[in-house]
Formats: sequence, structure tokens, C-alpha cells
Amino acid sequence: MDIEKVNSMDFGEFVDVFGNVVERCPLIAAAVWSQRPFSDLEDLEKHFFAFIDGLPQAGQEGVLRCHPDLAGCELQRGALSAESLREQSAAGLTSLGAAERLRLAELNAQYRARFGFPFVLAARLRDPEAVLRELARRLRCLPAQELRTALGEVKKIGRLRLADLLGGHPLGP
Ligand code: 2AL
Repeated sequence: MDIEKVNSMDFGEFVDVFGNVVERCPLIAAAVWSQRPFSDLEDLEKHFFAFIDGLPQAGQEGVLRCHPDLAGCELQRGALSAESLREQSAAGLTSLGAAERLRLAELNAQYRARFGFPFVLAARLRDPEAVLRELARRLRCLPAQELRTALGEVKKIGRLRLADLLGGHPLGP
């Protein structure tokens, strides 16, 4: 898909295609549509990220809360979005052994209790060991720093999803 095609989309089509660039936040795609035309993938991406950056803290935490836990109950129930399932599967989180699944559930619960939102990580760039290591490390971070880190991961996920949709290479970090 090229950028001319993106710029020609009506509102409904755009939200259908880009509604899950940010997990379960189609409102962001709905707002970004109003900013067309976009010059290229990077420009489109910039509008998604600027919307997130412009939210008040409660909105940013809301975006994080729209993410399913890694290897959590949505995965067990078969209730993940297609994108999330692909990412969690690429990280090996759909085939964890019982001990790893339990460890991840414990750390996810500790993280949520400490920060008030779920642990978010661009999973497809990792493997289960790296996910557990990063979760244990971030549990010790300060809340303000952790909010910034988590939103950075939301953007990494969005960048990779946009690259999937537009058939391009993801831009640099
Ligand atoms: C996710 C997800 O759904 N996809 C991904 O890369 N990370 N969720 C999360 N809690 O980090």
C-alpha cells in the first residue's frame, strides 16, 4: 500500500485499516485521519505519536490499559486482537511452559499493582527470557520514568504495525 492510497481513504476505510495501530485505540486513527494528506509513512507515524504525546497523563495511562497482558487471560481465552496474537506468538509467548507462564503472571500482577497499568513491551522483538528479564528490571523503575518507557513501547508496536500495513521497513528507533 502506498501513501497515495492511504490519502485517498475515506474515514471508515482509514479507521478499519489503521484502527489497531495503537492497540484497541481506534479513536487515535479517527483523529489522525483529519490530518491527511500525509507525505509518507514517517509523516503518518508522526501524527499517531503526536496524538499520544499530546494526551494528558490519564489519557496516556488509558492507552496503556487498552493493552492485553503478555501471555495473560486474553491469550488463554482466545480474545487477543490479530496483531497482538501475532506479536505474542513471534515472541514465543503462546507456547510457554507452565512455570514460565506462572512467573510472567506473578510479575505482571506485581507490575500492575505498582504502576496501575499493565506492563507493555514490543513483544515481537523479544523472546520469553528477555520479556521476563525486562519485566523484572522495569518493576524497579520510578513511576514517571516507567510511564515514558511504556509509551515508548506503544510507539515501537505502532511503528511495526504501520510498517506491516504499508509494506515498508520500520523506521529507526
Ligand atoms: C503487547 C501486545 O499486545 N503486543 C505487543 O507487542 N505487546 N502487549 C503488552 N502488554 O506488551
